[in-house]
Amino acid sequence: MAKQQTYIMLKPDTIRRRLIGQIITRIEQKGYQIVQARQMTLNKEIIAEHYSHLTDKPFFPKLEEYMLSGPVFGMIVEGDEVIQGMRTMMGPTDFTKALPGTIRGDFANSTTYNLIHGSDSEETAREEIGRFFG
Ligand code: IDP
Ligand code: MG
Repeated sequence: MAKQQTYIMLKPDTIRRRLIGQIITRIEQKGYQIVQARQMTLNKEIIAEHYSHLTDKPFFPKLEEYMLSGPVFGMIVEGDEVIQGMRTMMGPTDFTKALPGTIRGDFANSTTYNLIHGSDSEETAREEIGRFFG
């Protein structure tokens, strides 16, 4: 088991819906460590960089508008195999496939407005931690 750090970002709907506490509770219950956290407001440049794999998708304008619609809450979360562990706790991107018990399965009713971001590999985790906490 390798200790890792991942970048977790609670998106604007999480803050609007007052769900930060419930999601942080799940991360704490799992035994992961939140080593840094801060609320921030994103701009178009950082959104385009963070979602560079999606800028040519038809849903990108909606995603951009969503990510600009209010503050986000970014965190560095640490633990053994935490990158995949958090992805499992989040549930898949498609909310119809996110099982009850996962964050998206329990709280999301849209594939765009899906509450939470988590890095998907060691490489993106390093990049994203640098981007938002560097
Ligand atoms: P992930 O957040 O599960 O890693 P990505 O494919 O990296 O999924 O997509 C980033 C974000 O873009 C998603 O969390 C979601 O908000 C939005 N998104 C992704 N795919 C779609 C889609 O097919 N329709 C609408 N929004 C999408
Ligand atoms: Mg992703």
